[in-house]
Amino acid sequence: MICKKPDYSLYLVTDRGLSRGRKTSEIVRAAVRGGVRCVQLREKNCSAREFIQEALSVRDFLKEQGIPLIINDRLDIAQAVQADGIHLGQSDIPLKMAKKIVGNSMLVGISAESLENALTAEKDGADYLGVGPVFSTATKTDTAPPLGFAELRRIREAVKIPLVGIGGLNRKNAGEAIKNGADGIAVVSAIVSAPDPAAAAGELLAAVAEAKALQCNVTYPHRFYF
Ligand code: TZP
Ligand code: MG
Repeated sequence: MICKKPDYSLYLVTDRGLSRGRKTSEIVRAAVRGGVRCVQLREKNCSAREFIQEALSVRDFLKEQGIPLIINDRLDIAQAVQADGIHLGQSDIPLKMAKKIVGNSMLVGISAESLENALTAEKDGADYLGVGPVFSTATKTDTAPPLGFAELRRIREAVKIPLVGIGGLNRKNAGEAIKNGADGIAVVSAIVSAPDPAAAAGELLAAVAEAKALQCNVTYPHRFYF
């Protein structure tokens, strides 16, 4: 049974194309050493076989470290590698169908690009939300318009499930994302493209932790803090 209360404070989303020729397993190991608490493998341009190989190259390591492994888009691959979760977008398998298939055996996360998406996902049983893009980002250009921190806050106030902000987040704005209600930040380029992914993860986690410590749990008492 998967831990249903993962620590989302620093959530890595991988991207082989942005990893400067380094292997995903190398990036993931370094990022976890630096403080990443959750890993989503996101592969848009490889075969199912390659995606599975990639997942297997980090699965046991992540299990040892107690870090959830989440697979983007592909429920079949998530099941094949016994991942801890699946992350779905608004054009992927509908959440209700995914829940019917996986039951409580896996976390199901949803990308929410609007308040409406977030409310529907919560109603349909999502375990967490990836809310974004908070800011526009070269990493993913086929997105809805950026939400900004004000909309992130509005979404936070409307749903109770954990949410991570995603899109254009880095060590400079990570703290503001937390202060505006995110339980954590999800990043691609700030870690995978960094010259030293472990150091980058450490800086991001420090920014998140500092914002959480300042905020304490007065504003959002249902949230969990480390
Ligand atoms: N979904 C919304 S924005 C985004 C995804 C996968 C990409 C975020 O990438 P970066 O490099 O952290 O801005
Ligand atoms: Mg998707």
